[in-house]
Amino acid sequence: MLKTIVTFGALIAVTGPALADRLQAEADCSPSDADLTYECVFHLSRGGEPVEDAVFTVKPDMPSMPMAHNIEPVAASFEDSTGAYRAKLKLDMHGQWALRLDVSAPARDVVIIDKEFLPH
Ligand SMILES: [Cu+2]
Repeated sequence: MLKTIVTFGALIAVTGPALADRLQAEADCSPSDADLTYECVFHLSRGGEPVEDAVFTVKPDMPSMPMAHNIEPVAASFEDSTGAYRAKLKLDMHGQWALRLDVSAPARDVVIIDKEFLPH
């Protein structure tokens, strides 16, 4: 019985920090002057700390319409030390999109952000 408890505790110790270190991302998008074009600011953090050295692209897709859209990934540019990055997205239509962040640095990661884009 004692052995079981010890093993369980060790498992938590191994997986706990790894989950806390996952990259977190939020998107704040506002419509630009052009139709279906949005200025998006992404905030990246890890363990509550801003991530300032990220390199990533953003690819919008519509989970509800498989194969319907094929938008080229857009490179995000560093904005400021709050972990903010900026990318301009040109969509095909309004509705519920999934923004796929393909992160290549400082470590490979993928973050999906669900976001609804409405008419101006
Ligand atoms: Cu669509």
